[in-house]
Parts: sequence; C-alpha cells; structure tokens
Amino acid sequence: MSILNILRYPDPRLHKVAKPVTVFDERIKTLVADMAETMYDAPGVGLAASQVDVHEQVIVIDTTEDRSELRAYINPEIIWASPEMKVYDEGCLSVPGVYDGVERHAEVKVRAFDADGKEFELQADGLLAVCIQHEMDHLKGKVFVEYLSPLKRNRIKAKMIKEERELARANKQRVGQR
Ligand code: GNR
Ligand code: NI
Repeated sequence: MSILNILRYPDPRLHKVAKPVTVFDERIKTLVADMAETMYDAPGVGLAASQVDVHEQVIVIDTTEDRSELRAYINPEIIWASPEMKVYDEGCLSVPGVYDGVERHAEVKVRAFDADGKEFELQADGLLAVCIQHEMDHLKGKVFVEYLSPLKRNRIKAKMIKEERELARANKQRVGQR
C-alpha cells in the first residue's frame, strides 16, 4: 500500500473528466486500497481518483467517526435526488484550509460498483449525501470552490498559489541542506 500525492487547486489536472472503469482487476483493487490509505492519512472523509491524478471514475468514502465503513464507488450514478436542498460547510483535501457553504441535494440515491465489480445501490443523507455529490463533482473535473462567487474563488486561488510558492521554496531549502 502507498500514500498517493494529492493535487492542489488550481492544478489544471483537477479539471480533467474521469472515464468509466471497464476492467475490474487487481489494478483497481490496488488503486482503491491506496486511495483509502491516502484518505485516512490526510485525514479526509472522501477522496476521488481525480485528486490523485488518476482520471477514472473511482471514489472512496468513509464518513464514520471510527473509520469503520470504507466504501468504494466505481462508475457512480445518481439515480434519484431529493427536491429538498441543504447548505453544508464543505472542505476539500485539494483546497486545504478553505471551508465554505455549498447547496446540494439533501438526499441522493446512488448506483455504483464496488472494487469486486459488484453493483450496489445506496440511499444517503447528511454528510454522506454531501460527500457523494462532492466526490462525483471531482470526477467531472469540478472542485467545490467553483460554486462560490468569482470574488471568493479568486481570493482562494491567490492564497493557494502563494502557499504553493512558499512550499516550493521550503522544499528547495530542505533539499539544498543535504
Ligand atoms: O475530507 C473532506 N471533508 C468534507 C467535508 C465537507 C464536505 C465535503 C468533504 S470531502 C473532503 C475530502 C475531499 O476533498 N474529497 O474530495
Ligand atoms: Ni474534494
């Protein structure tokens, strides 16, 4: 197992559209296991393959406190969404330190495949419903900050670019010391 590198907004690769998985083999099982390890390590409640630069429709989610309900959602489809909407304060591992309200369907029913290629359906509300919609957006190349106003988004972009520059400088110094 390995911890994968998470792309940071505004990396253009976060906007690639993920392709469906066609072969459910060991490679997919390894990807799911590595994504789960990466999500737990971060820590986060969900992770989309797009965030680790793999542009295939694979998501892992575990919204439980004790990290006991890991589930993979491969080629997920929303087959029903409640007319009721809810605003939830969202965060994203690709936009660390930024939290803001996003309006989503309060409940969704999703159909997907697990890592063994077995189809399942699941109805979700609360944080799980939010997370499913947030991760499925990643697969479409969409990051939650794109729901915010252009003013907020541009501020976030500037902050992320500045942090990136500082991180790069710190890394260079660290390497130079060896
Ligand atoms: O860890 C995460 N927490 C979270 C909180 C509120 C709404 C959505 C999320 S998903 C996020 C992990 C992540 O970035 N997944 O793509
Ligand atoms: Ni995210």
